[in-house]
Amino acid sequence: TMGELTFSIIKPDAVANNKIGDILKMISDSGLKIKATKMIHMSKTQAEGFYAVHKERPFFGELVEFMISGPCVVSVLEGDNAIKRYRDLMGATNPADAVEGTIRKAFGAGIEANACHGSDGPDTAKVEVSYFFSNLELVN
Ligand code: YYY
Ligand code: MG
Repeated sequence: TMGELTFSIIKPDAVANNKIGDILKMISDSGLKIKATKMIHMSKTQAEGFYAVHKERPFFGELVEFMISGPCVVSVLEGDNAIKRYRDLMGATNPADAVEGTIRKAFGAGIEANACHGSDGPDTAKVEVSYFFSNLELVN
């Protein structure tokens, strides 16, 4: 039976710093399975749509500009309890608060350039996976 799915972004800072391989290795080593992955460069419209839940927040404009500043790597991860496990592997939103062993502790530079995104619950995971991937792209 298929485990839970979650959606991941290796953000433009981590891609620019050549950390794609390191982060995918941390994901694999954690036991999460990579169901699909690809490099994209988001359009402004795409980034605004993806982060629409944050559109009233003061950081929204800068967040969108950051997300379109370069390519990123989007992935679908699978495993038992994958959503929470990937949130734990990422660490706190602000890398200054992230614990040792997390992606954001290792590669995050600040609250904006924090290396990665992960879905925060089952509903957002579904929406986010289908925002960037078709069913045909999810390897069985
Ligand atoms: O889910 P997570 O990425 O850990 O944090 P969110 O609260 O959903 O915020 C999304 C994104 O927005 C965060 O990864 C960085 C950015 N951000 C920011 O630039 N400044 C803040 N004060 C809060 C969030
Ligand atoms: Mg979030």
